This record gives sequence, structure tokens and C-alpha cells, in this order.
Amino acid sequence: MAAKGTVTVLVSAVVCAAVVFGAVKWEDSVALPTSAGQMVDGVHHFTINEFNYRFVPTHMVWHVGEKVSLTIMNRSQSQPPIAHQFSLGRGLETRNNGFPGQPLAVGWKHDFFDNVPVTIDGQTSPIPSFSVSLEGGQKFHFTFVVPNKPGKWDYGCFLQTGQHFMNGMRGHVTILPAQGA
Ligand SMILES: [Cu+2]
Repeated sequence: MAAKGTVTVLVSAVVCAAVVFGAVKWEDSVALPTSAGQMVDGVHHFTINEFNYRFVPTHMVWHVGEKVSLTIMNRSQSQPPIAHQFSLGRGLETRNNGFPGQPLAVGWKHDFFDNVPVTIDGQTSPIPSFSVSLEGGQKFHFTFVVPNKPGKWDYGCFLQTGQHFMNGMRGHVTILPAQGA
């Protein structure tokens, strides 16, 4: 009889662990941001999560002239976690790697942030070829006013000679005319 009791306790402990694990996973997924962002005091806030090998969200909509606040979080789920990059631009720059038909993705021909003043820790300045590379667990925050560069822009991670990009680490931003324009 004592043995039977032990088995019951073990089984309920396992069920309990499964429920807790499920709850954590669920919370993780509902906490992830949407592509719509959040408007707070006239500033459009977005959080971009980086995983191996994808961004969440993969799509954002900005308007020319609005102030955007971007928080990039590297949530690499591997052990050890790996670095990721956020780079926004247009026109994929590729390099031949010696295998026909398999060029490496190395970056953008046109960087979105060229001539765009970016505010980091209260300091505002244009940063040529601005991109953000983070180690696992790090986050980075910056703000800017969306310049008059409408249309579709792409973001990606080009680390490990473009392997992350090839693996699907990419997304896009649609920039619409100024609201009310
Ligand atoms: Cu990456």
C-alpha cells in the first residue's frame, strides 16, 4: 500500500510540472509584441524580439514624420545564447561564396538609417550604416523620427556570414505617408 501511495505522488508531481511549464510557455507567447506597436504620448513603441533564427514581429507599419521608439531584445534560446543583429535597409547585398547559385547575404545596398538622426541615451546624431548587434540576453533602445522614405524596407540579421538571414531572420517595415497627409 505504501508503494502505491508513492506512485500517486510521483504522478501528480509530473502533472504539476507539466502544467507549470505550459503556463510559462503560454505567458511567453502572449507577452510577445504585435506588429501594430503601442502608442504612448504620441510616440510609437515597438519591441523587436530576436530568436534563433527569427524576429518577432516580422512586420511593422510606420508613418512618415512620427516618432518611433524601438527596443531590440536578443532572446536567443540556445545554450549558450548567440549574438544577433538588427539591420534595416533595401536591396540585398550578396557575395559569391564559391558555390554557383548560393550567394551569401551580407547586408543592404541602401541603409535606412543613412542621414537619419538617431537618439541613444539622450544623444542625437546620424550614424552611418547604423545597425544593432546584441549578445544573448541584451537589449538596446533608440528613438528616431521616421524620415520621408516611404515604401517597403527590410530588416535582417547578417551574422555568421549571412547564415542567420538565410535561416529566416528577416522582416519588413511598411512606411506610409504622414497621417492626415
Ligand atoms: Cu542572428
